[in-house]
Amino acid sequence: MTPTGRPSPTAALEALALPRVDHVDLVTVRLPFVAPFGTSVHVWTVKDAMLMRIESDGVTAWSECVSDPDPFYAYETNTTARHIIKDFLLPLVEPGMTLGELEGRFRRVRGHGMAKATVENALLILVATQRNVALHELLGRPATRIMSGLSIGLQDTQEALIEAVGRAVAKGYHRVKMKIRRGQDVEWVRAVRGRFPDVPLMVDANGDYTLADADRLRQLDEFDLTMVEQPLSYSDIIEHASLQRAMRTPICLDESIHSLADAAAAISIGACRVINVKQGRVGGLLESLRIAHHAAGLGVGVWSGGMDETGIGRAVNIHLQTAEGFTLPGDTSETANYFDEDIVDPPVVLGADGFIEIPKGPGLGVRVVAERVLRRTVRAERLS
Ligand code: OSB
Ligand code: MG
Repeated sequence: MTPTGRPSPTAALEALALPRVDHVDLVTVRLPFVAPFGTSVHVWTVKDAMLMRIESDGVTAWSECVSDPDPFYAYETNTTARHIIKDFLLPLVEPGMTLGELEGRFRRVRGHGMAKATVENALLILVATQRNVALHELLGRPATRIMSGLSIGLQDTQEALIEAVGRAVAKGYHRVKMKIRRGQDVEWVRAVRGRFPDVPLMVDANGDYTLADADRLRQLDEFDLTMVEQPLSYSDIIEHASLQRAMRTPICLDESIHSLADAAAAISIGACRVINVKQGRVGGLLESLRIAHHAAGLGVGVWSGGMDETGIGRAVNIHLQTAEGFTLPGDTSETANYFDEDIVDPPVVLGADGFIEIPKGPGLGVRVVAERVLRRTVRAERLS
């Protein structure tokens, strides 16, 4: 039973029996970004993505750990995730056990959701591939078209920001998110709003403000934003409830939410009206389904965030968004927004109406191109 008293959306998945895993590899690839991605906490110029490759009876599945090399978005890094996966999570995986039992064992490891998600996603993608079904089918969800959304990093000038928003609007993105920080907020939003009065627009502060900035944040209310994402600290829930009472614009929590329990607590005290579900941050697809289902039962919208993933993580996020509760456009953008060349085919592209098709085929539906992975590999290690 769920906190809202409705049947669990994950019961069938928890009962899945896990196959024997013959090999596990961690492969870190480095992909240059087409442009630096700036937030209030850091500017990233490359993507160092740690991928997991698992093999069972000749069938291969890939997952992606959404951590960065640094702890600037979250405390997990590629190095901590490698350590937790290798020394604590993989030793808990036994053939024949159910996914629910594995989750139970993983719970003893506190936190480290990105590491857990890497293992859980790899197993789910493996099972889907073995059964010759798409990941969304394994999740029990029908194929739908996915809404698109672009996250625009901090820009050097308002002109550059307006140009970036203009390109997103021309492409047909369903909503645009712009990063803000202290000293680069109200005036920048006003400039964008002045030029694009009707675009569905939101802002993301990545935790740059405190309650002392409440008057400043309240000024955002005049721009008809769909939401303000994570205005206060990455570790706060309580003060967001005070801020939400003081402003009209819905608050969306990102960094603060690591589990269904966090999401339920945040909603119950009015700390947010929207939740950004990043499957990596909350420990995987099952916990994401639980959060989305719980929020939907309370009329709270959720959407899938992104961690500027390669095509592997991007495909996971796309399949996830077929689930109940994902009613809002997420940070799901075209591959070309981040990379000239990704390691998978086909790349994500927007259709004429701004929607994204689910890649067709078993598992993720995308093909990992071995030659590109090899060319981009900066570190590789066989764990078993
Ligand atoms: O706060 O949502 C965020 C990227 C890296 C780390 C944190 C965030 C982001 C994004 C971009 O906003 C999401 C994406 O396009 O994948
Ligand atoms: Mg965010």
